[in-house]
Amino acid sequence: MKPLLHALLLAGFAAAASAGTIRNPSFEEPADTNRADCAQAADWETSGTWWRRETGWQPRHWGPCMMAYHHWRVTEPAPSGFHQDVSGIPPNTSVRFSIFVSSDADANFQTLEIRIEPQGGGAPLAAQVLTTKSLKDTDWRQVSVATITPPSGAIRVAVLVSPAAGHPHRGAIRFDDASLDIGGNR
Ligand SMILES: [Ca+2]
Repeated sequence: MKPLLHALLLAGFAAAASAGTIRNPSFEEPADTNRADCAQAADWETSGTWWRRETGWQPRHWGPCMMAYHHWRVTEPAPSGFHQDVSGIPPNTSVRFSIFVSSDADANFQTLEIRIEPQGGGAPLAAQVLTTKSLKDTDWRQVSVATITPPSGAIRVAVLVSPAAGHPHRGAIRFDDASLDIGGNR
């Protein structure tokens, strides 16, 4: 095979492999590849305060790394979150965003939202809202939300936590192993 054709084919396969998939889904990759303990995860954006990629926390779900919300350190009432834009999904197709969550038993945040938004952010296309009461143990559980992709085939997967309205703020929430199921049953 001619080298140029081979290179084009490889590039095509790479694009097909990355289309419609969440990058760094288990938070194992640091944003700074020279620092394995980098608190920022590659490919994920955060908003608000006190999001950290943790490399040594327990309980683990898969691998040593996870995304964590340090709720006990939060002093502002504003919600905080993390998200990633995903492109290349067929339009008008069912899509389900899932992620594993583990909350400290004494965590007293108000709500945790799992969202699918338009790419770039905005009013959610779908959201599931969980309260402290529904997550009050340290077991990992998978939470998910589903919708139909817009004509652009581009979405944002997002997690948003609203901290306790008053003080003290207690506990932490851990996240791991995000996934996107395309074309399955809603
Ligand atoms: Ca992980």
